[in-house]
Amino acid sequence: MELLKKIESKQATLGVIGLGYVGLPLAVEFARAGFPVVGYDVDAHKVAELMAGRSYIPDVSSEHLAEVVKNGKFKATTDAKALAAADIIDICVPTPLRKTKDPDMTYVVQAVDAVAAVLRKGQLIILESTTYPGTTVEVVQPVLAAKGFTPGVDFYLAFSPERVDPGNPHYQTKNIPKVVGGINEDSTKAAVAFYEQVMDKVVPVSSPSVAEMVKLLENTFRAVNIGLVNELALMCHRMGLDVWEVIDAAKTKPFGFMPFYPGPGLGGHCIPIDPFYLSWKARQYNFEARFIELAGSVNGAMPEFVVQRIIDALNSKKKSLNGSRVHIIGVAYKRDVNDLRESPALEVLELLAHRGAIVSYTDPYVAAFKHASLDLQHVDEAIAHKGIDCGVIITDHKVFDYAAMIDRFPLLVDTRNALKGVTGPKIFRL
Ligand code: SAJ
Repeated sequence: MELLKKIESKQATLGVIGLGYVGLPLAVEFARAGFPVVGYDVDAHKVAELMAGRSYIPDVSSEHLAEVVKNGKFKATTDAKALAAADIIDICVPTPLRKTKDPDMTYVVQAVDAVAAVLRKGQLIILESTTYPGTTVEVVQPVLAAKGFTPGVDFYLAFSPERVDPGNPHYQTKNIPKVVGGINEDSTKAAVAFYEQVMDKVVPVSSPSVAEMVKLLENTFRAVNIGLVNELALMCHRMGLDVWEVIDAAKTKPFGFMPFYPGPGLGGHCIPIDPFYLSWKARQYNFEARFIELAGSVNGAMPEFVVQRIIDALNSKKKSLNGSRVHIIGVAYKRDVNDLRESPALEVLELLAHRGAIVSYTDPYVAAFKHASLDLQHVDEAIAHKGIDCGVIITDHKVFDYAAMIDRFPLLVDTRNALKGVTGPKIFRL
């Protein structure tokens, strides 16, 4: 296989479509390994930043990026035709949900059309975007085959789920095992050989659909287990038990248990979304994925429960929510990240504003944001408590001074156990 020789000699040119938190680390890793890499993105600002050696992805250092831009190994462009030079094309575009909770394949289809325009014999095409089982074979393959090439023979095709965990200090591109499934043996062989140039461990599976399902199991596992502990939190609240104490004691079990923690809801661009790609596809097989739907409704109800706890707290001071000043501490979707996507803080803020509360927030990672009727700026932590009736810890960033909060705020609702069990009449927890 000509392509194998090119891969093993690092002569193969890699094309990456989508230079976000998945595509950019991949592109820079392969460029640093010595492969010529063409990165294609529709966002001209992103391309300009990259060509200036400035990384907008925290996990990719500008120093490493500048190095491969300077030595010519990495080139970013908005011109999809540049992909014609690529022997391997890796598609790393977003797969969001529509409002109707149906998969939105717009970006994947646009990327596949760009590949089809430059498809030639001997190329390896890999889809990495998280999607429902069947996408590679049912959506990608036919568009490429329509160019008159025989899939698996004239060109190779595989799926390999992205497992990027933004900000994870221990696991980055090289040391996260890479699952890959090709449409036939040669496709799998080519994809394995490609990833083995950079990744420590590559895990071949028998088809793209298996690889697609692997990713959905991984993230559905999280969504369902988070739903389980959120339901347990509601139960413990009703029974007067401390769910945090229960979980901390349960996690002493050295086998067969993995701690998950209650929270204000499910945020991010993966966990709240990926499982609905699976339940959507299951319905086409007349199968109702009940755990996914149930976890979705339990997790989706958490913002409302948080608002109820805020009402409880204000009530303890004979204050109504309407007209009270409520301050959200941490708005990003999870600790120590700057990403607001699907953050439960947004829904809590909307619910509060809708009920007449005067809302504000502190989050050093988020300078300002607009969302629905909200248009807010970050308030510095040192003065955040001034004139506030109730503080609410939604995202437990490590940088916060929790001890000071306990003194400063007249009331505190803690949705993350950030106050580590400190109790008192002014502290309300999930
Ligand atoms: N959350 C809880 N309780 C938990 C864990 C998470 O409420 O016990 C909430 C978080 O606050 C957040 C949401 O769920 O709002 C998602 O959190 P996450 O820890 O799953 O973080 P993500 O969304 O960054 O998930 C990514 C995923 N990585 C990929 O999809 C490649 C996931 O597979 C990783 O397992 C996860 O990071 C991780 O372990 O950090």
